[in-house]
Amino acid sequence: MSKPYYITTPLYYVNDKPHIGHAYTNILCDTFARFHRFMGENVFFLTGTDEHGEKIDKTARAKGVDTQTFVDSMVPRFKELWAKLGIQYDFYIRTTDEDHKKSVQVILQKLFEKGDIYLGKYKGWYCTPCESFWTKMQLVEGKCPDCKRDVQEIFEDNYFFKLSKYQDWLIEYIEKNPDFIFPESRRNEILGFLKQPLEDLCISRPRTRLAWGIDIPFSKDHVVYVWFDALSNYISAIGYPGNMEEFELLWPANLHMVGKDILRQHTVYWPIMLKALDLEMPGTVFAHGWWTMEGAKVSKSVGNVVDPLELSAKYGVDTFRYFLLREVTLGSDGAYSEDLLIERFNKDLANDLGNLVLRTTSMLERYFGGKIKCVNSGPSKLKDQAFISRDAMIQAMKHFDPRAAISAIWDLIVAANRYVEETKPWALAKEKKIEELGKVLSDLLESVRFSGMMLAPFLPETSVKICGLFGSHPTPTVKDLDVWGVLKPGMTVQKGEALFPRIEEPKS
Ligand code: ME8
Repeated sequence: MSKPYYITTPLYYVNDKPHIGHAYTNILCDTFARFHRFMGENVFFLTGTDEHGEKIDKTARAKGVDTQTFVDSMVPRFKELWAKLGIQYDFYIRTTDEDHKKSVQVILQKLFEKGDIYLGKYKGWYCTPCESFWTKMQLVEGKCPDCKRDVQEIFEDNYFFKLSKYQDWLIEYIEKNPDFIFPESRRNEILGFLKQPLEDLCISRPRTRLAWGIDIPFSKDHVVYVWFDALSNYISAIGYPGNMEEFELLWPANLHMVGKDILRQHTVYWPIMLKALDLEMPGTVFAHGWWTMEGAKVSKSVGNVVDPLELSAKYGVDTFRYFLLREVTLGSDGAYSEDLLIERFNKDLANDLGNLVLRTTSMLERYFGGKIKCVNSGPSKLKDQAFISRDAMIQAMKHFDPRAAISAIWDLIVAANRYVEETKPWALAKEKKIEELGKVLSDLLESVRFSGMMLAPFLPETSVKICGLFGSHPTPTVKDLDVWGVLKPGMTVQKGEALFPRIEEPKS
């Protein structure tokens, strides 16, 4: 078996339910996963949840529940959302899984024996009322960032991972591998950051302060720092080190999709962890932008969250996916508003796509009882456009640009609508130009069929509906796009439903 395309999402913290930002990353990954399946590749798509650490432990305690019970109660909320959004992942990892915990311990032991982990002193500031430990960077005007009270300087015995030892190697690696970090602005940001000496990473927490974490095999007094634990998931989930056969088939990951907030962990800590373990580097770490609302990042702590379950129930999963994928170029920030979503819906989905499907299939029914009359074997502008759109869509996806990929598909949809206006099938029918009318309709319906197949990675539900009108395979592949002219005289095409009826005002 050839190496599957291995794609990952971040593991989300379970201290609160998922919001639009989490949905965005998973929709992006699902789109790339579907695209690679569409291209005929095997795909392994990993997602999951990050369940250790102080934040989660504190949230559980504030609710008065045992932490394990709390995390167990949160996971179904993520899984339910992924099911509703049609996210086709292959494995869901929880950092509280026994296999994951064992894997993290093996990793720690290896790095400890190699001398890359050592015991040192960790300096920080402690807020007694909040029971929180802060680094200097986190303090606000020297006070606790949560309660603004005084903090005490403390020193702890902790374990450190020797990032500094690998700094020169990392700089050289990033410089020699332009595909490793995307977009380029983020790559430059990391190269800029690496101009300063790298401090070693404190990878433990004293058990007296935080017990909710993975045990450190060489110290009964410490648990693992949550980032070291969480990053290891990308290899623990695929069998490292318990099932090396599976691991060797899947590793290295082709794409780690993350938000720009966690770029440094994925492009500094993670590659160094892998290098220290003598493992290969992932192909690409892509850091996407943030969804904002009224200028602020959508986040649990700001409290301006947009509920993806509610939105997709109101407007449909494909509408939600379409908006997120089409509104911004991957890598940039995007401003979310329901009005913008409705605008996109009415213009692109209702006026362009929905209208094309409904009007072409209705005309076939009205003029020819739903059967293809004859086909156009001569030159065809729509045929030319269909292949241009197909190639542009594929190229755009290879360059991590789903927005441009959708735009390429829309070039065909818009061209087909324009063709209806130019050829005026209703006039041809009136003038009884049956042969010409038949050819025009067959070209239009081929365009609908082509568009429906190309939409599979982006709007999966809509694609299945459109393919269904032609009795075609519900999960097309790129091979289906080799042929224009599948429709033959006598074949039936069903009349489509109104896929996206216009929305006049926000739904309540
Ligand atoms: O950072 N816009 O988990 P997390 C776009 N557990 N994407 C957003 C977003 C926004 N406003 N808000 C969140 C963690 N995201 C760690 C990760 S990985 C080994 C450990 C998305 O629950 C985006 O992908 O805070 C971001 O990187 C991620 O959620 C952070 O999720």
